[in-house]
Amino acid sequence: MRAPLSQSATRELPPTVGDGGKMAEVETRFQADFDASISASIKIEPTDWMPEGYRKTLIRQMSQHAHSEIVGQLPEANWITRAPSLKRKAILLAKVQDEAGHGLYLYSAAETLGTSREEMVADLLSGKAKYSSIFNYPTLTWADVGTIGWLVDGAAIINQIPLCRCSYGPYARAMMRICKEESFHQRQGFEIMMRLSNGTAKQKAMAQDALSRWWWPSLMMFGPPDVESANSAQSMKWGIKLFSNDELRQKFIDQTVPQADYLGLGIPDPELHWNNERGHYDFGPIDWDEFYNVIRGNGPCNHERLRVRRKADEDGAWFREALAAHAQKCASRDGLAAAQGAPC
Ligand code: FAQ
Repeated sequence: MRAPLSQSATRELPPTVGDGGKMAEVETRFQADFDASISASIKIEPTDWMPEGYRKTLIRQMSQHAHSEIVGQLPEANWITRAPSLKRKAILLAKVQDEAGHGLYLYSAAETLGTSREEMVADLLSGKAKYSSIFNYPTLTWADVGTIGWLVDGAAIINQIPLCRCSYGPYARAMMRICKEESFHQRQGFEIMMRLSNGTAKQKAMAQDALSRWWWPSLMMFGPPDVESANSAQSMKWGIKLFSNDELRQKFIDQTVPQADYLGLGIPDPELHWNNERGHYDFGPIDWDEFYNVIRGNGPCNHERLRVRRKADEDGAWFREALAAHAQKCASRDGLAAAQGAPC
């Protein structure tokens, strides 16, 4: 069997003109090995050779995913100081902290592809990089916190479970841990909704109002319809995406409608009905103009979300500088100690 080729191997062969086609031959061999790994579901690891498009697609998707986790803290964080009890406050605080952790795992996983956290964050703050459309909607009542856990984390799980089996090792491994935590998030959201739906008429109305506002944006989380999805076909060939946007959206609807029934809440879609022949729910048209408007930066909270992230970045600058100065001091101290033969 042919030994696996690593990126460092490419460096041994400079692409000189007149190398007798050697470089092209090596590239072809690298590509063939990469394709064979993808077909055999063997994970691609950071030191493996990979096509430039694969690397760029992963950086795009993983960094946007990381940004979504970070910006995604904001709508729920808005309710930490107003949670209805100490228990709810502690749970919400833990959930929001989990989202920060997810962002950090994903930034670290993306860094294995040769980008840096600084570059990724700069792209978020400049508005160049996207983050999930869903986090540009406001959280108006406590029921929104329940609805985010139930629907948004629920949609995130459906989208992310297949990512645990995606072709890039560091992404797949990060997703396994993330999905375990998302599962707890989804349950806590559904539990809030159960309490509200079985509470007073006012509480139930609040739960219904939240579901009515978040339903359609939750369906948009899965991305544009397959026919308009620019990246899906190639991402599926590369094993980055295992299911299409429409397939995952349908799965989410099929799973969530019975849950809404259980809560005694109505989905705000008059065309929603079970289709026996298809074995799925049929649903009404999604307002894709709204989706594109939000991802272009014009949703209800886009400006506010970026304003808060930019301020956090500015406020934290002194701390990052202090950490870097401390690390530098330690390194020079250790270097001096090592030079003098002392243990570090
Ligand atoms: N929002 O060609 P496709 C969470 C963009 S985490 C904004 O179909 P692709 C946890 C897309 O980037 C939620 N932009 O793209 C949590 C592309 O633009 P580009 C985030 C969107 O990548 C819960 C263009 O449209 N999850 O919720 C959206 O193949 C509670 C064309 O689209 C992930 O990121 C959108 N919804 O498929 C946290 C999961 N959809 O980049 C806190 C990983 C599409 O070419 C609280 N990502 N676009 O300029 C994915 O699975 C994929 O990237 C998709 C999009 C499915 C999101």
